[in-house]
Amino acid sequence: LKRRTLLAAATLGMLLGPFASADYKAEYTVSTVLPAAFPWGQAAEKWVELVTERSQGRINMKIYSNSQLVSGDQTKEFSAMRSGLIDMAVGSTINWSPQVPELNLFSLPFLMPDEQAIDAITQGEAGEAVFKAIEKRGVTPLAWGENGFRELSNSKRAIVTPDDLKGLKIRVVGSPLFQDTFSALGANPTQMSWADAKPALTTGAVDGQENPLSVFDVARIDQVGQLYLTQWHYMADPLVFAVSNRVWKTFSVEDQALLKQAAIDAGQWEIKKSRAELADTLATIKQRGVNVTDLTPEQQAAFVQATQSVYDSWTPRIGADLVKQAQDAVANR
Ligand code: X2X
Repeated sequence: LKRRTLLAAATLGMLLGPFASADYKAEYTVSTVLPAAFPWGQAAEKWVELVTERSQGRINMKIYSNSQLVSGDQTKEFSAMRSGLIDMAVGSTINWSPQVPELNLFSLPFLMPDEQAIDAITQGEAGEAVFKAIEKRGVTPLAWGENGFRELSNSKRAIVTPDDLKGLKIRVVGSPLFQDTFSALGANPTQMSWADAKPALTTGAVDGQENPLSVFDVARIDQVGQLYLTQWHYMADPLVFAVSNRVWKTFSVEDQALLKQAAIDAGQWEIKKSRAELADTLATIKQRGVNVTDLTPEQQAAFVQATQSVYDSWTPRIGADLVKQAQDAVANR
């Protein structure tokens, strides 16, 4: 540790004096991929704000966005948290799925047709089972947030049928499941981090990408030639508020409850806010001249059909019971 950091920590300790617990860190790192301009970053900010307020500054969390704690490689975030290099995170199920196979559940194409379906899974038994799987691998999950339904954009043409995707080079995120989904559709998927995605879209190294409307809007994906957007709602990635097990066990029972309740409140706040903003975001995107395609139920069905093979290869890896539990939750929502 640098001398200055030690000094700052000591000063803080003196200021907080009787309130700060001796074995608490001067700062807890909170990792996110997207910064505060996006709902994702706002979810983390709200969590920090609530914890600061409710602990009267005893628990000091600092957000490190753009996956900077893992040099931009968002698929390493979970391992870094497990090993204690990162204390806390608000992370996407997609980015953690290489280490927690159960998290691929949410990436199964067309499993969740609407927001009620997401809630039916996260707020029910399937959600609890997913949290247990995360905990088993060294990280304590506290609450759910939401990145959102991921829609498909590209620079070439309107995508209305699976055939329209043939041969298009699509940037996908870290789980191998996405390779399978886009290969099944006849596209040419290429996996890269978010840090590399925008440059690749700019140079035309890839033709398309998939991300929630909020990300498309705030990152100004339209400005790099992505002028075709298909609202196919093929999957949505929840966010998980979590703490490394190594760090979690150092907190008092009262502070564990405080951290958890603050995460739940921040998650609910962010989910509500980001859903409420969707209509405006879509209008903004259209105003910028992006050609937006909505699919009829029949057109949608063709994509569902074309991606069935993903269920065959991924259900055993996710766990047949968990997939069934989730499908039942969606059916009974
Ligand atoms: O990389 C992405 O596409 C992003 C920002 O949505 C995730 O981290 C899953």
